[in-house]
Amino acid sequence: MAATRERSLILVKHDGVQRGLVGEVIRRFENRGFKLIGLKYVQATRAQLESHYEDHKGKDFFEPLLAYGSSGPAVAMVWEGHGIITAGRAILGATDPIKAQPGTIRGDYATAAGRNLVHGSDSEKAAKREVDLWFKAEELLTWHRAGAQHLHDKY
Ligand code: IDP
Ligand code: MG
Repeated sequence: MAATRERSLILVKHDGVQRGLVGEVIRRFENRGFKLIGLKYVQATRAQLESHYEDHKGKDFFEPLLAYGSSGPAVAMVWEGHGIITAGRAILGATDPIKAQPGTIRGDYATAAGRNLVHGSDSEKAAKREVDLWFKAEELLTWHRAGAQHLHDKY
């Protein structure tokens, strides 16, 4: 099967960094078989977060989200692979961690929506916009993950 270019922007948000869960998040995506093509520690600005979360402008949690999100570093990643957007959201778990299934990142490590550790793109359109917001084109690497055929071949 031809390699897919489907991508998702995954963030370990500031609470995830503070909780020491960067490696845990990477491990789950890596073990699942997805390919990491961009990774960096970032100090997000309010303006960047305002753009990232533009769909939520006006909601009661919007200001706290920007304030907390810009209070310290996050880790931004781009993961690539067949089904990464849907699978990535499933790996994260429900927005409200109380409703998130055990076995998901939020279901295993979080209890509050305002401290739900991670972000994942929810559509191809959102992924494109978010990847462009957090990464320059030259920061994304093209590489072949050895053994990919053992993950992707359908038959
Ligand atoms: P998502 O991160 O699962 O896609 P969204 O609905 O897009 O969830 O909300 C973006 C972020 O805003 C959430 O991850 C969470 O940090 C925050 N948020 C959403 N709803 C609430 C809420 O009811 N209380 C506090 N924070 C919230
Ligand atoms: Mg969202």
